Amino acid sequence: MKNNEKLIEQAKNILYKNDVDGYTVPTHGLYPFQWNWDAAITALGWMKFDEPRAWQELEFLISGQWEDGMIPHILFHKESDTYFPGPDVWGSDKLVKSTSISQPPVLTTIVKMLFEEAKDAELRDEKLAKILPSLIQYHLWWYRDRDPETTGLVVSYHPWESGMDNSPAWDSALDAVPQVTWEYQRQDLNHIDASERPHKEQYDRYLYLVEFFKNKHFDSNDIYRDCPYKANDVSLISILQRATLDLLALCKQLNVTGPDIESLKVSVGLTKNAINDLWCEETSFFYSKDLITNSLCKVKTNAGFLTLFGELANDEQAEKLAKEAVEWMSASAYAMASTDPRESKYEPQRYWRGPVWLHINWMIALGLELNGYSETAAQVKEKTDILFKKSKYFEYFNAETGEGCGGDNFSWTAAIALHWLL
Ligand code: 9WN
Repeated sequence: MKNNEKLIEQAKNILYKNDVDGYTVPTHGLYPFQWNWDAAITALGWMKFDEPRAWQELEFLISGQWEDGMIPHILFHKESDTYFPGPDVWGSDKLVKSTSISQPPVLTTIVKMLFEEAKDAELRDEKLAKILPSLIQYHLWWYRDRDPETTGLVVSYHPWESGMDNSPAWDSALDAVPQVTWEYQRQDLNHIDASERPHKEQYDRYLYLVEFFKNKHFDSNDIYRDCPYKANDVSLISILQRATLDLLALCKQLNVTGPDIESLKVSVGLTKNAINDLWCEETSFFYSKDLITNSLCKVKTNAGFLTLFGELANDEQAEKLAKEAVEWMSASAYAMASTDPRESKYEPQRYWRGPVWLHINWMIALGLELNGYSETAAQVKEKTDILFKKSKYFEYFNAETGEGCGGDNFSWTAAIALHWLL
């Protein structure tokens, strides 16, 4: 108990330390701005000890929403020279400077959780009345802008949009993207050892895409037509499905109705029908799809398990995934590795190619629970607890040594710990 108290205190202090006048940076230096899915998860932590601050985090995030409904992946609320690429490279001219892509919209799921957890009902109702219309527009944007042919599976245009930046799932799709030839100065390597970060060849291509969006003046039709990187990201699709289901539940509870809500209902139905396009019968797993070559990205990554979180896997698939999760957990010393430890592309220390990420474990555990695999869910949670108890609040953890990697004093890691410990 004493130990937990200390851990809770440390986690709270991280959020206080990372607070910048009302929004939370993931960690100072390495990531000095507000990120989309980080902010949502961080609000879950704030909620445990400061409800107004939790709502404020989300309001800050929504303040950067574009007119078309998109909520960007990074909001550059204040200047900083410790991160690259910054607002000038992205080139958007919005009031709140931002990137021009989004990130997995776990935001709405978190809003529903805050709604259910809130002790201050008056504040909750006041905040929700403000936030809900923006969330509806955000979700409509995903389906309209990112699925113009109404396939049921939204498209993403950048590995950064997946939040799982250098996942081996993106290797071949990204290889087809040209590399920039201009010189640039990465900042991440001033903070973190190169062995834990993506390679230069990947950065060259990340930047090509950023310039491509700018050169297309962020025009959705042109980008959809010409983007050299287009993926059905199984993780993003699953998180979107969970979030839209949660949005519909919130709307029902609050008696919000109308054509927009009906259209969202149609979208979740379409996704549910289309998801089998990402299932591989032979290996019994869900993969993302490279839409340029029209082929599955066949490296097993933890993204496949998130279909459970989105209630997209049918009973038979869910059973196979739950069994796979147990095997996967015992294939590395610490779990769950972000890439299947039995894959040749597995690298236990490099960013999204093997290390364990706590917020993904949290979603996998919830997904297992939702599908009736409580024992396996408890196992994931137990394995997660071990990590922050052993190595404190790092960005992610080496799947073989359990050591903390990437940024230290990390907001989403502290937030997940607070959520689970309290
Ligand atoms: C690019 C902030 C973000 C996370 C992403 C993670 C990393 C950024 C980077 O950090 O990405 O968005 O520069 O490496 O991959 O998931 O949101 O924590």
